[in-house]
Amino acid sequence: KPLVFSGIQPTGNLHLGNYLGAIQKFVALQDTQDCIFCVVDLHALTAQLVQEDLAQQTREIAAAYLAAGIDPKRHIVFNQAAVPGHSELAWIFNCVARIGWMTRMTQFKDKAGKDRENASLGLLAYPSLMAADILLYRATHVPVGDDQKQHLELTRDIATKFNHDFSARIEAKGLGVPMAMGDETVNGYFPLAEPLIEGPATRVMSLKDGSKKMSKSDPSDLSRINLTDDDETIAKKIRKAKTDPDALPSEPAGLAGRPEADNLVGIYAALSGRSKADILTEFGGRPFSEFKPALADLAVDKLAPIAGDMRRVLSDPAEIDRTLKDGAERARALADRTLADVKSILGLLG
Ligand code: AQP
Repeated sequence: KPLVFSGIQPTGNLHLGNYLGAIQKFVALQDTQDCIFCVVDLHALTAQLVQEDLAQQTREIAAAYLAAGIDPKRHIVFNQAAVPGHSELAWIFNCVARIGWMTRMTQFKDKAGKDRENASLGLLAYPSLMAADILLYRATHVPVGDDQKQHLELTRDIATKFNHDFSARIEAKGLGVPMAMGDETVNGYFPLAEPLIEGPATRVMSLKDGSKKMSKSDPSDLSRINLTDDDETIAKKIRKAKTDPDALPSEPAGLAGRPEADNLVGIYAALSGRSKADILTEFGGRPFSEFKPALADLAVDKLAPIAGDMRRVLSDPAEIDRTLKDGAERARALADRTLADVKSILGLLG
């Protein structure tokens, strides 16, 4: 049965990239799919162990989910640390995954930088915890931004190796289903989760540099639109966004080699639910001095209600905590079943 899982780290500055690459898609999927949306607080420790206010940041991501329209009654909204199964399964996956798989990850290379010996072991093992997040619920679909594609491939590698190595036991215990893996058919326990990376804004770029991803950790606040920015700030950031001097092209092919223009058109398309081609039919031939104010109006229209709702939700932290606790209880019930199966497959008592 299809099941959607995704998560966001509570590391501050939730931005337009997180919204278009992830949250907006969560909201769309909840109408047709069963969904689990997690605030992945354990992942936040890989970036920095001592966090300014992790609990508050966690509530902020939960508030963004709720303000964007995710229904926590119909779906599960919770924080990762409240369900111990994530860490337990991650440990088992640490023993399934190979070190070489982890050191090849672009995100590890970028975030560890040159001084790899001093990066936390958690940063290296991050994809193993991410695989556990998804597979603990045997989720089949994962809406994420383009930057997470490689981690999703690794999740599939972990599931494949587990299914392959334990195929006989999985079959003997009646726990799996036949799955085609390469040329073979094995009895698989874990599904091979599919990333859902579609649409015109799977990789929103910095407003200051079209070659860099819009990111929470960019030191320049002008590089991103935060979900909590007020109307004037959103308009100012779009006004100051880097562009080239030419007018907009009339079709998407004309965006090649123009990363800043491509980015702004992609943002407009994603916010309006239209294609880039459609946007360029409307704005082709017009200068950025006309396009930017239209984009600012659209961004304010879409984001201001979410910011307002986030403030309202955040004014009652006890209610957020109750929502997260209720979600965690429902998540734990599902997680416990998977862990019991996995322990039985491995031969772990208890
Ligand atoms: N620029 C982006 N465009 C589209 N999607 C994006 N996502 C992040 N940045 C963009 C997607 O948002 C979801 C949550 O991201 P995360 O918080 O789990 O981790 P991240 O990718 O590390 O986020 P940041 O903002 O880029 O943080 P830093 O600065 O720490 O690297 C994911 O689905 C992600 O793809």
